[in-house]
Amino acid sequence: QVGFYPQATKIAVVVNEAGASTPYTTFQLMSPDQKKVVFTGTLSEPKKNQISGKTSQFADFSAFKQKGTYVIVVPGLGHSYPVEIRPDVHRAAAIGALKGFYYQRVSAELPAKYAGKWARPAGHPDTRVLIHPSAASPGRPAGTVISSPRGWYDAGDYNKYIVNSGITVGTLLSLYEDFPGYFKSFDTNIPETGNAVPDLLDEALWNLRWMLTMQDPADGGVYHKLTNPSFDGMVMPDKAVKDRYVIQKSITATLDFAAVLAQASRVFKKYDKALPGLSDSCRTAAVKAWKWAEQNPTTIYRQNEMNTQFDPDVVTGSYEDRDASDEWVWAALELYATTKDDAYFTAAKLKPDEKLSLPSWNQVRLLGYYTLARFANELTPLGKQGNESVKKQLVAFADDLIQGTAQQAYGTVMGKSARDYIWGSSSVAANQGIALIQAYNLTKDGRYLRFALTNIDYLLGRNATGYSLLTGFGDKSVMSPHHRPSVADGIAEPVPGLLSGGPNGNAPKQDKCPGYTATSADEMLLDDSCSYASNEIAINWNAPLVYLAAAIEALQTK
Ligand code: 9MR
Repeated sequence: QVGFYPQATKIAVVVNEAGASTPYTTFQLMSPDQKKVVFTGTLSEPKKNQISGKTSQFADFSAFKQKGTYVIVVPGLGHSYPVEIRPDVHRAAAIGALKGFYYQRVSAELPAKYAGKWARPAGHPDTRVLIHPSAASPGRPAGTVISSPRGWYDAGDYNKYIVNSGITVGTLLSLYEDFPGYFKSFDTNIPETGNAVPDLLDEALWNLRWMLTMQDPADGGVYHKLTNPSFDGMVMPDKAVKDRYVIQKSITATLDFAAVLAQASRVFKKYDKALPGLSDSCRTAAVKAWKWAEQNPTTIYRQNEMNTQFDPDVVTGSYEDRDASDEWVWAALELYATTKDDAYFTAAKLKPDEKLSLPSWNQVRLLGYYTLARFANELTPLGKQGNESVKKQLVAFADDLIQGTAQQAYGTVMGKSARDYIWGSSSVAANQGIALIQAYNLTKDGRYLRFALTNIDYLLGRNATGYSLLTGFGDKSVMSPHHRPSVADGIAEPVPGLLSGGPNGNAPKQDKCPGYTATSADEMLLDDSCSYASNEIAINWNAPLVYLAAAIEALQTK
């Protein structure tokens, strides 16, 4: 729905409802007033959608490369939304998705100058946060007050979770490390715009500064989250004033913290003048967190067990993950890339035959692999040797992802299996795109880029729901995400630049929001704010979209 690059693949999809008899045959690209035909094409043979059973046909107008706005007309069926063809066509969406993080800022007033009609007072100063009994230590007994301001609201709720912040900030910092030049002029109109630091990093800093406050200075352990005991109602941030606590230190939070702070130390080294001491503080914090992890390897976060021991009960997002092996790898590799200390590389215990999985909040191994591959030329001999198999694994992983895409009903890498449609499936699509960009960076093979582009197309409308999943972008984008400010602000349009979690086969069971009509997983999205399992927004879904959209923009002529 947002558009196409002149030189790239351009596909629209015509869906035939199950059982429809004759497929359509031709299509035309016309001026928006439908008076002038600029291109005529033949629709593809019908393809069977393995998930819904429907069939679809492609209108492929890649051969048409002229800038402009058009509509696609299928005689006997109708016409599309206006279609734009031009360079830089995803730039506004990339900037908008990064700006989405500004709207999620905790402890900040958003004045109209930056936030337009979504201006709002500051919420959650978080300068009087209580140590929950589960987080008590000799230096900080239960009830101690600490200050832990800033950060981003995690999602549609108002809590702050280290695990989810970890992959989010890591993804944004990796975007910067992969394409540093691109961010010299990538402004999001935030209070920091124009300072010595790119807006991408200024935004990441808003959350990093919060993360730093989540480490117990006495022992280096990191609290799992900062939260109210239970979720707030659907009110504006400044109206949500319940007591907030930091909860139990955990191994996953502490290792994710170590990874991100090690990476931040590297990234901010070159901004030592503008941000004196920051890089060093990040490095010290990361090393300290790693040491805590070594001493407390079994401190898994288990919310229910925690609640049986301590009051008050905590029922907000748990980000529970019983397997920290991938967090160890990520932290070790980031610490290694920053310090070049072989001991960290060895601690990662890389296995050349390890089966890889797509990054998500509970699966972060690949983030470490991406970093190793990125710095291939700057590693120690030990790291260089290990990196050889990592590179092969990453390319093989990308090759697996693109298998069968051409046969897929929407021609996207996303959605070849119903298993892609989980809670937050949009982040599956975006992270697949990142894995493909990584393979492109390693091989310079343009095929990977073309496949990555199919998933941007997916997120912005070429999918079975018919929605663009990014608020404010596209002709029909989600209007009622599960997002407290968007519900409570009295403004018709949702806060822009936020990515809906997207279709989720299990959503009706999970959120029990009434009104689902879809029968297949790829369509299981309900544009209703009560559908938190299909239509919530979250920072760990936005970040890979920012990555994918900005990377595709940076590489659009390749
Ligand atoms: O993204 C999380 C998803 O993978 C889980 O299945 C789901 C249920 O545990 O929780 C999601 O994370 C939510 C978090 O717990 C609280 N803030 C909103 C998050 C997005 O829905």
